[in-house]
Amino acid sequence: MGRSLLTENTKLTLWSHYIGSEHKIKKASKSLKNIVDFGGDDYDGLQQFPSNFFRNLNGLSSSPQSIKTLYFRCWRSLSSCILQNHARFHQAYELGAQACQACHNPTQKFKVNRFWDLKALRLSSKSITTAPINCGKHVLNPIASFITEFLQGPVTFGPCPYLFSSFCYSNLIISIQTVPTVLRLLQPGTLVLPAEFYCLVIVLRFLPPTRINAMFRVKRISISISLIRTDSPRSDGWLLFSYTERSRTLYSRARFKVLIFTTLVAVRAQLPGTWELLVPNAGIASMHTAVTRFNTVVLLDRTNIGPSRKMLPKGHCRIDPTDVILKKDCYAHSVVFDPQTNHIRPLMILTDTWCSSGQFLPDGTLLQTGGDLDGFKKIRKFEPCEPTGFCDWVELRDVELVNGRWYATNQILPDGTVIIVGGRGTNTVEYVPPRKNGAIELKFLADVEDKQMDNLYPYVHLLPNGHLFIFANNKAVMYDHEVNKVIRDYPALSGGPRNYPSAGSSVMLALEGDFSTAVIVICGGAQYGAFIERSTDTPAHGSCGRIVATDPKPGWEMEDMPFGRIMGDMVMLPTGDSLIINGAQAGTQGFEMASNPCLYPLLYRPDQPAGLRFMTLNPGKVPRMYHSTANLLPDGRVLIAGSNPHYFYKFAVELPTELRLEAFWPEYLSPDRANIRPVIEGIPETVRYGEAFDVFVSVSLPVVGIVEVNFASAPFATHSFSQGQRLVKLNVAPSVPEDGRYRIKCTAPPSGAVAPPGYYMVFAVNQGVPSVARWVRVLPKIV
Ligand SMILES: [Cu+2]
Repeated sequence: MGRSLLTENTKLTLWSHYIGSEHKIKKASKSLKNIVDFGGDDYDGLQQFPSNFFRNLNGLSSSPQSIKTLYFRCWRSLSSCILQNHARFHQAYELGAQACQACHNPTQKFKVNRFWDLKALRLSSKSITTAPINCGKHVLNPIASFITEFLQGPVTFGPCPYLFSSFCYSNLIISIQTVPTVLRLLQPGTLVLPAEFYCLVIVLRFLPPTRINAMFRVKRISISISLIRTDSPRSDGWLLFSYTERSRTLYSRARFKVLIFTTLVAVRAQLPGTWELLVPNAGIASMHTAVTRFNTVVLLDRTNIGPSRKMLPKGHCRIDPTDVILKKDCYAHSVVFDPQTNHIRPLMILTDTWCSSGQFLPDGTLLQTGGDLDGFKKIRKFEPCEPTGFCDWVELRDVELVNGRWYATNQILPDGTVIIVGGRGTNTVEYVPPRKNGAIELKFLADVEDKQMDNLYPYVHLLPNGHLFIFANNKAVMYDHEVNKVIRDYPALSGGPRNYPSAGSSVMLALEGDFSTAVIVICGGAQYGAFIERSTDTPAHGSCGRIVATDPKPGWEMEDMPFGRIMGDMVMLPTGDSLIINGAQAGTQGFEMASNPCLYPLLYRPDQPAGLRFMTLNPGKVPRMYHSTANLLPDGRVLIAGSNPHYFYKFAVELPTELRLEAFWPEYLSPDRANIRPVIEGIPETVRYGEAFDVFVSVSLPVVGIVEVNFASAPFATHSFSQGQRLVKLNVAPSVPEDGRYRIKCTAPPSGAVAPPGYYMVFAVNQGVPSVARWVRVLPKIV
């Protein structure tokens, strides 16, 4: 073994997205004499990381032997550095390549030009030691035998120019090959692939053991082989083969051919729905999005992300000595967007809202809670105003959350108070306004916590019986929040975890009739293990589970979507159909954790028989990956915002930070339906529970029968779940013509359990075509 890099003088630099592991390692490192310079798994941005990394590297010995034993956890940073021709790194890289050649054991068919000899660090509470990976027989032979077997011929390893800007990933050893041989996979004449545009990438991945906070231990190795386009900013890496110490999977040649064919030659059919680019630059990538009763939209990112693309108004800066990026931060991290004018106004948020939660209060104020760091226990409010107003965030100083909440879910209750459920390492519930018993343990959340922490951002639905349906991981309970009691355990949903970091999405279908029935649908998600293994190419689930939560003997009815999808958003449309949009077809949630964007929205039509419920819609062009949102707008469009799969803002990459706002126009807005689109001419501004009231609508073409009047809440959309989303279809009488318009007699929702107090977008819906909504306030019950 070469001389260790670890000296007493080496400075420790730790980078980790995962607070838990960071703390643990920091703690462990205090007792160490030998401290290692260390790059984190997520900090791969060009903006902050390299300078620190360089600084620390420069503190190390410059002898070739030392450099070759350096363990680069953050491969992407390294590769960025190489691309920038940083002399020192270039040198290190070459040395690494040479070092590898020395231990490489070729069968004469192979010539390795670029190969890293990486040594994995093993970290324990007492010592750091290096655990060399033998890059001779152990690593290369499986690849060699596989490739010769699979490609039916010898191959040559060589550099892949695109590799370093696209496919590099933490925790990898990568070897590469230009691919004339790959073309043999295709039947002559089937498809012409210019060899110079393709590159075979062989990835060796050190699979961490099961605990995230011990992910720096090396136990297993997986090998995957992908074909990468080298001429495109998107690296569609098609997995050909994967190998681990325990399992071996071989995709058939036929399947590979189909993959290439469908990807390259896919013909875009005229599918329902259209897309509209609203603004090219919203200034921030929206992680959390909510529509206010003034028809404006609050977009919110996290604060410690460095420069956004929107400055705060002159003279406004956030001073935060603890912010590691900008101690004086004059950039906006929240904005308010007006979909009528597409105008954007910066808002001032002070504490960190990263992976926080929110909910509208009965008076229309947006309550926003928790986050990371200084935002962990914060309660914030945004009292919305006219689009021309200057309303802004207010951070409460006199009250804070009992428990810090990161990745929690908020739900407004029948009495207008808000319950906050769970969070990372916080298996409790609490309320805003605070209740005297503070935070209350909810054992269910602890019970479903797994090694990936798949109990985060639980799916919480307020059932019309007043209890909560809480789904986390793959299980659900009916929870009586008034007495803190689980009153029903639902059967487990098959197919693995569905919440963060494995998130699919979930909706409660429209409440209607006598409001005694509630149906919950959960669609998509990551395969278990993808998060632990940081596997960007593990295919996502395509299954949906549907359960009648109010049924005495409930069971999951399973359906398959046309696409696997992770990080989709389910949006309840005014019609009662659900739009499934955004997300990816492989990987998991987290930074740099997913691939293969799913550009095709789906319409889930709950009233159709099973098997006919999914309709594939017109695909978008903008990948919307981690930290993207979808919200119903009052005019029936769906606002699509965000996507930032990177730790910082990063634009010149395959799946960039996305500042564009788009609207998806469901088919009901197509021009050929304009003459059946109702217009609400008259509606009360407020209604009380169970109250009878009239709505007046006009429609170009004659109306027969029922025009629905549907109340849609304005949810807080974040991390693939819209907190507080619900659609309530009122009981209405058939519309009656009256003075050139129609009178619809309605009965307001019967209770706060059906429709918690607050402002709703009320849509008249004629033959599946919704009006522009009017905001109606459902008044709290008078006590
Ligand atoms: Cu997040």
